Amino acid sequence: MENEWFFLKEAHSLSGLPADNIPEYIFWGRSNVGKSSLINLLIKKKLAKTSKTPGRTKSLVFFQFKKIFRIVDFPGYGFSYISKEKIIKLDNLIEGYLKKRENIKKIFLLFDSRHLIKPIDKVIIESLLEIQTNEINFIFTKVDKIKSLEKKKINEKIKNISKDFNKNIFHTSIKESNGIILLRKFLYKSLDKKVG
Ligand SMILES: Nc1nc2c(ncn2[C@@H]2O[C@H](COP(=O)(O)OP(=O)(O)O)[C@@H](O)[C@H]2O)c(=O)[nH]1
Ligand SMILES: [Mg+2]
Repeated sequence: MENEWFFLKEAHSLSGLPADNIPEYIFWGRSNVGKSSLINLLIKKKLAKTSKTPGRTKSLVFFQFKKIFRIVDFPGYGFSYISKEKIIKLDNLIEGYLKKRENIKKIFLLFDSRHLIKPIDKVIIESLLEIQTNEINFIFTKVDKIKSLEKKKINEKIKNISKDFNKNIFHTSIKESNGIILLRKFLYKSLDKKVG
């Protein structure tokens, strides 16, 4: 069967957002956390650009499945050449989108399993909780990079994070499909329509 995901557009300003109200699922996290790689595996198509060096573009990238729903690839945060103070103030595009967009359905925040939740992630979570009422889910990426000796300790920490924040938790790796399958099911199940 043909894969019906496609690149819709890249928005650099609020006026550039798609005009209709098809449900949107946000994927966000620190630069290099593995957002684009995960999106590509989730949709089974290489639409999102991945790279070894953290990106600098401040744009929202929209990938769409038929006329049913979209994934929004958010600009990564925490890239070091921006001062900490500046990072804390959300970019106008991001803030405007999060505050005004009515068709946001869920938010997925990604964290590197090796580093878990860093101070900058906390700032982002707090800002989100202030301006957003949509469901936030946590994804811990790059599970394959955790040494087996550390696994138990890390999993224990993640469990505590789950309790502290009361969020759904997913574990993913580009080298292993189970976590991605679970995430895909969760995403598709939350849509009213039957897809793929
Ligand atoms: N080992 C491993 N590397 C990953 C994983 N996910 C992403 N990467 C690598 O991390 C780098 C950044 O990935 P990318 O998807 O571009 O991150 P983004 O900046 O969050 O979109 C790339 O070199 C990826 O190949 C993973 O699950 N395991
Ligand atoms: Mg990316």
